Amino acid sequence: MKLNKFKSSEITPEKVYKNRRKFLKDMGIVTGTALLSQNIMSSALSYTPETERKITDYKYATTYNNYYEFGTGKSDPHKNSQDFITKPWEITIDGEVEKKITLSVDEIINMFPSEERVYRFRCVEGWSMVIPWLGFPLNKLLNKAQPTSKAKYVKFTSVFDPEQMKGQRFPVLDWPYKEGLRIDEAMHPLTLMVTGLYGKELPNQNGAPLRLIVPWKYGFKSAKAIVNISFVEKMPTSSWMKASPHEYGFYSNVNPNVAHPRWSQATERVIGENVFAPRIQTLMFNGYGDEVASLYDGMDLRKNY
Ligand SMILES: Nc1nc2c(c(=O)[nH]1)N[C@H]1C(S)=C(S)[C@@H](COP(=O)(O)O)O[C@H]1N2
Ligand SMILES: [Mo]
Repeated sequence: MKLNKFKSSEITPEKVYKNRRKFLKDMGIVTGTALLSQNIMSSALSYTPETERKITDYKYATTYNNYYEFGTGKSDPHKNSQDFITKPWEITIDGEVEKKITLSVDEIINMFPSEERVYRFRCVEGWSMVIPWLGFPLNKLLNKAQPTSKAKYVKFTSVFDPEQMKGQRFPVLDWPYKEGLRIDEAMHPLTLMVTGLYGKELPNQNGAPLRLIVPWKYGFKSAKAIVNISFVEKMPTSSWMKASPHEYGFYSNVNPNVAHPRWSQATERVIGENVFAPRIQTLMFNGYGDEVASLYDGMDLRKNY
């Protein structure tokens, strides 16, 4: 499958390779001793990165966050999550499965080598970044549990720990944070279980120890600090759907043609650019239409927002 289609024809393979080596070196992957480096090296050069847009500075990706368990301000997660304890950590996969499984994060990281995927990331609030994630296709983990024929949707639940997560002491959202995908969306090869970013372990504010990335959907579909994945028959209600159903639908595919009730979704602000830089056009399915548009054939995406 072609993971990159952003004008890669405009650059020679050699240039791509050199930029890639330089990028990996800058990120400390080539020479570094990052925890995950052994796992990454095996596949790092087999994937062509996003080439049209600049990679967001690490500083912005790790200090401008949404993570309401640690506060609703953009700098709150970085400030308030540093002491959050993510070891040991287990994930349970249950519901409509032949084999209910519980695995530790260490087991998961050893079982499924992480690869690097440079993805565009678009928040429903109208800003975007480009981030080199480390992770593995979620379907590898899901298949271990052998979903039954009744499984139509996948429900994701984040950790509930109000002792450590101050935000959960207030009813801002229906805690614990819940999200959901249709089973074919969850099994899609672009859907990533994230273990790190920029060649490093995943920082707490970005959802350590394991978070989801679904690059063609608005950012909130990508749940952080996941503890349970459950196969279900009926469409699950996410925390955001419950908070405001007419603003946040189940699908939440990036769609410049369907406005949020309070703002347009046609353009986005690139995080890291100066404040006078023009907003850029938002792409249908965040630019991943070649890969995912067929999942929605025949569906009214205005109705199924
Ligand atoms: N558990 C949990 N997951 C979450 C959120 C949250 O508040 N809690 N916020 C979502 C939203 S709105 C966005 S935009 C992304 C932000 O991810 P980032 O901080 O790594 O960029 O996380 C998503 N996942
Ligand atoms: Mo978001």
